Amino acid sequence: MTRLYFYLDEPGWEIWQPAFEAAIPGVDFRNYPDWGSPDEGPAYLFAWEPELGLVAKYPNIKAIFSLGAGVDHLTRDPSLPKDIPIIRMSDDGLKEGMAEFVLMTVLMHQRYMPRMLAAQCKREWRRLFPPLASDVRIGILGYGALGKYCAQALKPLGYQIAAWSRSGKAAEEGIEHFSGKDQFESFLKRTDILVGLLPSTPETTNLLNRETMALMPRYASIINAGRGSLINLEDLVDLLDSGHLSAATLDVFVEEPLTEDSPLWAHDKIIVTPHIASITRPKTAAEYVANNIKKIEAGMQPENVLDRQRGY
Ligand code: NDP
Ligand code: OXD
Repeated sequence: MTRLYFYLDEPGWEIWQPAFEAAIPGVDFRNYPDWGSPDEGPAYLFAWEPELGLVAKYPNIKAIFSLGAGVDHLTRDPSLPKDIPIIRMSDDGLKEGMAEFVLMTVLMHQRYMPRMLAAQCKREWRRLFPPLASDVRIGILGYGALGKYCAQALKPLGYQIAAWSRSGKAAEEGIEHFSGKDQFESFLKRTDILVGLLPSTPETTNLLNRETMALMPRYASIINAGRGSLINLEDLVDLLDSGHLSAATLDVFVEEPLTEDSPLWAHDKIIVTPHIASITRPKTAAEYVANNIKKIEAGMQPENVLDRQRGY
């Protein structure tokens, strides 16, 4: 029998329980705080942002499944045992959802929707004439599971697509690859709409700041669906106010929820969404966890294990 602890920092148990019961027949699926005693035997944990110190109190946890692709909601806990494998979410639902969000927001930026919405608020009949997709250069920051999926979804629309990652990638039709610090500048200089899909690590923190964002062409815009730590928001607002950048869609923030008094809410060149670019869907996520538990039980390596050295 598989014992699976569940921790979600918001309601939702009712929709997760049937999904896991269908994916893992006979699963002993326990919602926090009813996990019982650690002495009952080995368990897996499926969680989003567990209370600090909680995991360390359960030495019977064999592996942690992150409810999201990111892991910062787990690794923020200094007492998290260093030897427990953390498996990052990468189910089909997450990829499809992100591709939908990226398609929607890229099209919005290309078609000047942030400017149209700002004009509508002022009851202005403002006719703007956007470029065609084939004249627009998209730059995807991060070419992992999500970046790759989004690039493939954007391709049929005819955009000029490039991606930037840490390691070099094999040549691919319709996608220009850039990698590492050396090629970051050339990547930014050729990017009209930048899509952030990077994890939060010390290397990606503040990567987009006054100097780097100024390298982007005038009227370039930014969509960030990776992690909030990527962008220095004060610098972003300055570059939007000066007219160097034309718009930003921000889905993720260092502090979530974004506080009510944040000036970002009311900025007419910024669209704020509440970390919903993609959400983990119970059915596909439960199947993903079930497959990986099978692998662990068979002594095989599960997919997408966090590399603690790299931070993702
Ligand atoms: P992956 O681990 O599959 O991909 C990460 C990508 O980032 C890789 O291409 C990696 O390069 C690149 N990368 C990491 N560090 C660097 C660096 N220092 N310099 C250059 N490139 C770097 O992650 P996913 O695609 O699954 O997810 C990406 C992130 O999206 C998650 O970590 C999470 O933070 C965020 N996310 C946000 C959601 C939302 O709703 N807003 C939903 C889901 C995820 P390389 O290929 O060389 O390893
Ligand atoms: C995330 C997610 O990691 O929602 O942000 O998957």
